[in-house]
Amino acid sequence: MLAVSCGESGQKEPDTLSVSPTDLSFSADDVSTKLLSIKSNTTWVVSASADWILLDKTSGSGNAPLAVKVSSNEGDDREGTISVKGAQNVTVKVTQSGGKVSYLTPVPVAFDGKKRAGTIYQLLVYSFADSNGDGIGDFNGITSKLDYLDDMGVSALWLSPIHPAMSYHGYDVKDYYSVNPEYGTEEDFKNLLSKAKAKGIDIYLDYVLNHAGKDHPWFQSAKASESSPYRDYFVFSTNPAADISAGRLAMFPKNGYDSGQWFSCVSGSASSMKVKFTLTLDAAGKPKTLKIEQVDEISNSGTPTSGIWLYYGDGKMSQFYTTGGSVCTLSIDISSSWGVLIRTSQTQWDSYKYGAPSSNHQLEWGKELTLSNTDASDILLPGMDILMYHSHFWTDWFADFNYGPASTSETSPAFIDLAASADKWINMGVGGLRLDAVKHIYWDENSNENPTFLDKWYQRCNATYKAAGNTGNIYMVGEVFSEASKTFNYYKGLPSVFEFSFWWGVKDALNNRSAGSFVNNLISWRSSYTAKRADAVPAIKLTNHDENRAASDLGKSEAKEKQAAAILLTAEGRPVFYQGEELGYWGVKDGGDEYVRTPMKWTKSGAVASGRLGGKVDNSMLTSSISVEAQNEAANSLMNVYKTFSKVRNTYPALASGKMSSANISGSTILSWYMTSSDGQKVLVVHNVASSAKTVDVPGDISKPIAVLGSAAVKGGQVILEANSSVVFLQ
Ligand SMILES: [Ca+2]
Ligand SMILES: [Ca+2]
Repeated sequence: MLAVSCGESGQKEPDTLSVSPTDLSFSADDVSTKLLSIKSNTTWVVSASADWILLDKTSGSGNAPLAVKVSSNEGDDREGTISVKGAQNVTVKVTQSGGKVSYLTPVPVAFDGKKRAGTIYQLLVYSFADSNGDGIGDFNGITSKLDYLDDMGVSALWLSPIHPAMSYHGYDVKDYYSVNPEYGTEEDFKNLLSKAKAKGIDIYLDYVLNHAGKDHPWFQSAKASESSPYRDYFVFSTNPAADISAGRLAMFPKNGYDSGQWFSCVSGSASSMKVKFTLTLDAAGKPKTLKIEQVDEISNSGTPTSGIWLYYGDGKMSQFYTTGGSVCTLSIDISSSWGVLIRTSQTQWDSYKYGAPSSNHQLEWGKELTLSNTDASDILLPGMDILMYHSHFWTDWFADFNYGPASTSETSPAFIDLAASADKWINMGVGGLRLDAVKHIYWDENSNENPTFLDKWYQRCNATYKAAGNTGNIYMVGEVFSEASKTFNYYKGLPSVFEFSFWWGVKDALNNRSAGSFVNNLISWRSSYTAKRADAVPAIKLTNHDENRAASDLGKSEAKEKQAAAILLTAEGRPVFYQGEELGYWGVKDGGDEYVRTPMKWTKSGAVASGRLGGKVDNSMLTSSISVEAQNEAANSLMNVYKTFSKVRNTYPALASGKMSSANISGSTILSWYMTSSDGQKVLVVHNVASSAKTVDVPGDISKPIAVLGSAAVKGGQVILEANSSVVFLQ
């Protein structure tokens, strides 16, 4: 109790202020409200020294009650202060009584520098790091960031396709034997390989075995001529529906015809052919029929027509000649890969175009073709055919490879050539491959054909790898974009397959704040994989370049993003980080895939490698605070959670390569499991996905915490985890 009087006689009435009582006591978990009485003849302000002291107001005037509560806590002894500021401060103590809570500080053993976890970092070469300022990521850029990647604890880099390609993303390859010059030279790539290896980091290439880009010279040659050495590299048919239902196409089951997966192309080409076209006009002077004849010499007579051209591609147009009447002629040395059209405008199409009435009409020597002006298709020249080619992804942009029957696929020319290209990179030092779209190589994704093919591919590449002097096996992981149960069979062919269901489970647990069946699912999937092959290791991940970003799916909650990282880095399997995930990048595919492929922001204010993304970059995200530089400085940043948990995973074999088993800890928001290494080291992992603190009974040893996310404590043999907090105990 304090009354203040500090004025002198004759001056204004002095301010007075008092507060009582001066001690408030709460017991543990006390939800009551206690009142302080403030007496004053003026205004006053009040504040608390800790956010667990809850005041009903922070200012007032005159005499008034002040209501005080304390937020729920787990019974810790806490002490704070309420200060009433005015003419003079009055301190009020608030004490609580309860059991002793010990907050856990993780004490992992010192990291010995040996990366045991095999963590993979997925990076997009074009948007990771640009070394020469042209805005396009490149090999030397990656080399310059190896310290960063080493610091993230990664053992391997999965590079987006490095080959020359039709699109920025590289999944429409034009040459499997060379590197995209935008990314640097082959020497630059070799330099990356050796500098990475010196840091214990392998390089894995993204290999596209399902299809080539349609501009690949193999496909251009294959479709042009039946005698092309590449003809058998691709799947062609003049009548795919009939061929498939009759079982004549080896890569398809009899019910495997999908009309949307077949595209027409012209087979054969006219190159340097001396011909004379004769065009007749109707009464209105419009093109009516077209005839072609072979000639020995090019000779045109008469005068150019007023606006009738032969069009034969790439802007090539030649005007017809006339001597009057309804007949025009044009002699020409023609080469065309697709045929011809008649045009009555040099700039406009639509009604100014005359062609064949349907897509497979071919000119025959000396015979007139009646032209169509409504559905004008390309007019094939003699020797040309319309063929259909297969592209599983429902776009004419790709052409699917033909490997023949799966049982003999290793003898197919496409397999032999692609394997030879892979040999080149493996012999150069590449340590693994990520195989794109493996469930679509053979049409039936549920049959044994793809696993059979993949086993042959893996054995072949592994033989090359061993012959090059490497110990152990080459790493190979397949993309089977399906729920886990659909991936089991692919372990017959490959030692690793991406586990998309892992992320879907993490996302559901965090967003629903429910443990659900996540842990039991993981444990049962593990036994399904190892039933297919003993060395099966799923590649576990959050999101990749084909999915909405993890942060977007988690409502941009940093607490959830951190816990997703902690779950990833404490679960069984081989973790994969995706470029930018460690910085909390968000982005969805709706506006274009580019929005989930955003460049790394290395410094607070420096440029990013956005040159190949066509402006589809969310600059509102790429602020200085999301940069690597800023997150390095912030001890509590998402990036530092990745680094901390990655280091612990690399330190402890139980986390790095252990097997998961149930810990049977009850609690609807608790994800928990044991991880046990082959030499018997064991850890207990506990995650609380709730939005509030939870107290759990833990069966094992809780005296040796080696990793903590958020806030974890022990009290009386129980573990208290705050919202989105996690702990790992060494057993
Ligand atoms: Ca560059
Ligand atoms: Ca295919």
